[in-house]
Amino acid sequence: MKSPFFLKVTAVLVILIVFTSCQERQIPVYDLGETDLVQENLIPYPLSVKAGQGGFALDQYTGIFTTAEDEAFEEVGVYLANRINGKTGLSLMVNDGGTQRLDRSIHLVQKEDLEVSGNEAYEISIGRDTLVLSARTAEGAFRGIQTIRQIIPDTPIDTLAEFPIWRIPAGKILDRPNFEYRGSMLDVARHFFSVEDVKKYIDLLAYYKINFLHLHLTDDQGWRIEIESWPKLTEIGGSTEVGGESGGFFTQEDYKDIVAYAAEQYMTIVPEVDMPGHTNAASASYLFLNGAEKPARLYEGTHVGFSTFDTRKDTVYQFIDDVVREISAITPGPYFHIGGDESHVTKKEDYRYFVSRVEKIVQKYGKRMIGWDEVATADLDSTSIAHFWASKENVEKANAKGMQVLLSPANKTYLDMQYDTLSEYGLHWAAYIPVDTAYVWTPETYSGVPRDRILGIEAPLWSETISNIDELEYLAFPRMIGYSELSWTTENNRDWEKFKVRLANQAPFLDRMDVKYYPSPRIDWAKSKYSYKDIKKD
Ligand code: TNX
Repeated sequence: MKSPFFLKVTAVLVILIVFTSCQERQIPVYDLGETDLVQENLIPYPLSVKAGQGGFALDQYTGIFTTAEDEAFEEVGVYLANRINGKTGLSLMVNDGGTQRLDRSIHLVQKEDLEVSGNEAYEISIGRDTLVLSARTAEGAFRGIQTIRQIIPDTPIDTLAEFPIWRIPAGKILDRPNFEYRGSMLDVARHFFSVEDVKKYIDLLAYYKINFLHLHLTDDQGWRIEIESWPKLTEIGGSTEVGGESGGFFTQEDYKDIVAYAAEQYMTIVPEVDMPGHTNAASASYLFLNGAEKPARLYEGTHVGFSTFDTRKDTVYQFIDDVVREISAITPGPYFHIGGDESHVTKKEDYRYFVSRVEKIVQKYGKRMIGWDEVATADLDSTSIAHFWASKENVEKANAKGMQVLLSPANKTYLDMQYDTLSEYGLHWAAYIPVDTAYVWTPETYSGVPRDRILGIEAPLWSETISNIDELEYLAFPRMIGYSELSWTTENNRDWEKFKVRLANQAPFLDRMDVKYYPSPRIDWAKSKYSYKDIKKD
């Protein structure tokens, strides 16, 4: 650990003078004192971190340069400049060599030949004069700049210079993800969340290298996505939500806006239309869809398992074809989630017939089907994915069919589970999940499925008990930060005692982003604006 003396280091100005051949100008070099890149508060922790001597002085005379042939790298450079501006107030130029004084540079370089494999891999070398981020793809560069954002200190160091300097520790980072799918789910059906809310959540997730956001778009209490060929779905089915509030829905333009916003941060949207159960809002809009005994009427409660589509009517599949076609057309990502959970009033045989038939529709529109683990009871293709939430038995069935598995075990990853008995929001049917329980488990072995069959991890946020962004943030943070590390970082680099310290130091970022996170008393929060002493028990 660094001593307070070094944290408060006063840099001694200009101990070395460097002449650059072209400019014939003296470039000031600062003694930035001792640094240790290994101890930085990086989440998710990278594959390998080695400390170097001293550091890189980020200041107003730093420029950002990106591989010229690749526009996407330039966009990543501009994103970095904007985020540095948000954190430090500095306005760094991107790819502007000639017009102003430049002392140091940050380079984003496209390079095939890296020490680590994979599309999202990146390497960072931080020296006194240059900070070089190399990646095979702009996506890798985007993951890497999140690391750069995290190692820029919150405040400038004390120097004799007449302008502020942020000290970035020298060293080398090699990194790549452990799992290719690192996700969260937001239930916009039980309570609706606005485009702005979803965008804020995307911003926060991207900082922690999350690359998938699954939107649970339909359920008994609401249908939240415009389908042009079936307008009553949103006119009627979108008008309610849990507790009798006013509901809402995304127009297709809204949805495209979310998809594009996510794509700018290299995040893929996974749309879910839950069926054949959880379909009361659809059946209340178009009565012929209903296969349940009671006529469907708009519903604002929180019971599950009472609704079903009529699985033996061809018109129902024509309807589903339209819905999958319209949503797939505005979804560039590879996946379509068909739900398939808790269809308690669908006969088992009808359920299996339904899921197999819908799988074919999803494939017809070029997508890979994901379904909650019950779908593995049907006859399915090995390209479809089982989403483990409750049943290891179903997951074994999926494995036997050669399917991949996405991990969201409810007792470990459900963001709507309460932290403890005093938690303000959330449920506890699966478990209480304090921050350490959320982090301390091994996804690699938890489901019993071989490692190479595990697509990744997703933390779902069901919204029966939350209705606004503050409440969303209370349940998602800080736990979501732990899921980021569980899905990105290799097992040998995960350690609760070390993670806990790095997590405590996320408070300034969360405060700056105005995140109303739950200040768990298990964490010794750094400069948190919340008084965790007020919380009596965890
Ligand atoms: C179970 S998880 C559900 C959801 C609820 C959630 C509440 C799953 C596939 N189904 O319908 O919202 O529990 O925790």
